[in-house]
Amino acid sequence: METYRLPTDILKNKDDLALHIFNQDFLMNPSLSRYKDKYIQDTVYTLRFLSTSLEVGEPLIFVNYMEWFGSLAQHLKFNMDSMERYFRVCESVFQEIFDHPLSDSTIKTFKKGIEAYRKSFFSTDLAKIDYDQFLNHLISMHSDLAYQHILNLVNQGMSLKDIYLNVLQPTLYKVGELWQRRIITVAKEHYITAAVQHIIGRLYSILFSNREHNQKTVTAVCAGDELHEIGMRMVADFFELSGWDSIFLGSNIPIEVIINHLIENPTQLFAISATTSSHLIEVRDLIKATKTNPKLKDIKIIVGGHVFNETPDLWKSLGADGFAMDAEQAVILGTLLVGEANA
Ligand code: B12
Repeated sequence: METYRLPTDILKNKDDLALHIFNQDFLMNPSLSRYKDKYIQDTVYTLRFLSTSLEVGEPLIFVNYMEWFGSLAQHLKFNMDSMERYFRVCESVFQEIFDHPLSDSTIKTFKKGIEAYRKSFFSTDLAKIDYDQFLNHLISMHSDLAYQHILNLVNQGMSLKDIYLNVLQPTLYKVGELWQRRIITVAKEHYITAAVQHIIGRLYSILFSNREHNQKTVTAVCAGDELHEIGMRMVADFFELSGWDSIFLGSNIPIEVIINHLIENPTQLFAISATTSSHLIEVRDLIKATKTNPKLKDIKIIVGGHVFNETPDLWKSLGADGFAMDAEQAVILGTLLVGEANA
């Protein structure tokens, strides 16, 4: 194989690289042929996280991913001996094909990741999941009862902000945990997500009545083909509730299209969301394209989402103006940044 010099080379060649790793492992273990497709798919996924981590210079991105992978592998009952052999094969392939400095940094990051994987694979102290009534309705697929539950909370005087941040968000986090522990299936995870989105939609008539408007606008997108969009949606809704105009563009939009949109539709604040680290390069490129466009130089950019919550200071290395952990903090931050900019 040719020599790789840059982390982007890993991303560009991830399919060939994953096949090469498989072939090396297969030479020692012919029984692996049964799992070839899944093996290659998982390796490509891991290489994406590794190259992103190296490219943005943040080892924690790969370490967090491997910690998550180790926990998932525990629930999937992976064989740790095979994984140890797999890690050795990966390391020797990295030694073989990467140019010297890239090989050093890759192996250093990879080793930290292996440590995190081992630790979570063998971990026995799993946090207890609290199955409250709302979660139980969703798990048993009673979306009508789940909606009724939320309506009762509204009627008892709970604010929509509290419903978002203290009921829906923690429930979705629990759902992620249940999927990761293999307690619920992907199908059920999808069902619950759709049910929660439906509930949010039904709350809009309450959400958007009696709100005040001011002159500020926030434009929101999810980076690249990021499918996780409920968090960004909530952030946009919180801005609406605080009197801003929010324009949520969703995901899967090419950078040039977003830039043209921002030029044609002036906005004071640009909010970008990413959940998994495989979308960080798109976040970085989008920030760069906005900041270097003379017509957009006054726009303030904020970022957020699962991967930013897990990696402090990541927002700085990607060039954003700020980061917030949740929707409430996002509005405080946005108001501060835009207020400062307009002062
Ligand atoms: C719902 C869900 C999905 C849905 C998404 C549907 C949709 N339309 O949004 C579907 C089923 C499609 C999905 C798919 C996948 N998912 Co998923 N998913 C989730 C889940 C359960 C909930 C996400 C969510 O809505 N959370 C609630 C919102 C409100 O919280 P939030 O996103 O953190 O947002 C808040 C803050 O972060 C912040 N914020 C968010 N964006 C922004 C932006 C700005 C500018 C600011 C300032 C703040 C901010 O404010 C928000 C509101 O307070 C999470 C679990 C979790 N812990 O989040 C897993 C999770 C994110 N998914 C995961 C995975 C692995 C996947 C899949 C790869 C496999 C799978 N499970 O099917 C695919 C990948 C899809 C892809 N290509 O991107 C993992 C990610 C692990 C990792 N380390 O990367 C998680 C953590 C589950 C887990 N525990 O393993 N998923």
